[in-house]
Amino acid sequence: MTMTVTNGEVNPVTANGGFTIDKPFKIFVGYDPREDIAYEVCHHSILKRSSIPVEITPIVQSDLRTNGLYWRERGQLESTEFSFTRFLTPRLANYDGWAMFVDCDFLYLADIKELRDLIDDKYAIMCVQHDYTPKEATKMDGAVQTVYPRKNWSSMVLYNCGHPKNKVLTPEVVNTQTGAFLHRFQWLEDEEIGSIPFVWNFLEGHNKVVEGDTTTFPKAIHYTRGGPWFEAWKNCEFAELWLKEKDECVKEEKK
Ligand SMILES: [Mn+2]
Repeated sequence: MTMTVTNGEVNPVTANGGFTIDKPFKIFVGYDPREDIAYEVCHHSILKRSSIPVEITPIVQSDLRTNGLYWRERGQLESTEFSFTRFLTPRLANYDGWAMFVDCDFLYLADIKELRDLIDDKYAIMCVQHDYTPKEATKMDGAVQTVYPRKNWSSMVLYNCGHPKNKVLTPEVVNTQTGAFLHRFQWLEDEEIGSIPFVWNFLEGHNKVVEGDTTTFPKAIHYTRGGPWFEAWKNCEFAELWLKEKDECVKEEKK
């Protein structure tokens, strides 16, 4: 790619008929060595359907430790290696522009441009705001239900990395703050969190497709309980879509 320089100013990169080429959309994918194949398939599913340039980077905990960005001890409740490292996304994007974080257990079925086009600069972050509030606030015996606010919200987040509020997410904070502070976005006010249609974080086993209603058709399936790469989940809903993508991915790698 070539940059055109006029009067000392760098203009947007142009080529082939002069249209502006977008800066690549930065995507950080949570990586866990136990789920390498999930990462590969997620990566493949984004690239294959994208009509815009994307830059996909795995978030690898061991690399972050080597680079001095991550040092916290692993807690008992961390189900993946990226439970906390995901919150380094604004730092990894140098607190500039928008970047997406997504778990590796996603399968994209739509063009990522459609998601990027939903971005609104008035928000600090945007995500699917799943509602997990149980229907009854108390159990039959009167005990209060354990509600886990904003469950699954942090699994796919568009970060406005240049937003002043996100400067809070320094490596120090990511390494020391509680899971509740980070996963519930407690550094933000409610109105600073934008909403994305649920089909971009369609929870397998929770969200349902309504026949004939295209607004319920998944654009990204989240195998949040475990996907077909685990023996126990090889027959989960949408397993065949993931397995088909995996076959393609493996074939292309062999070429
Ligand atoms: Mn997940």
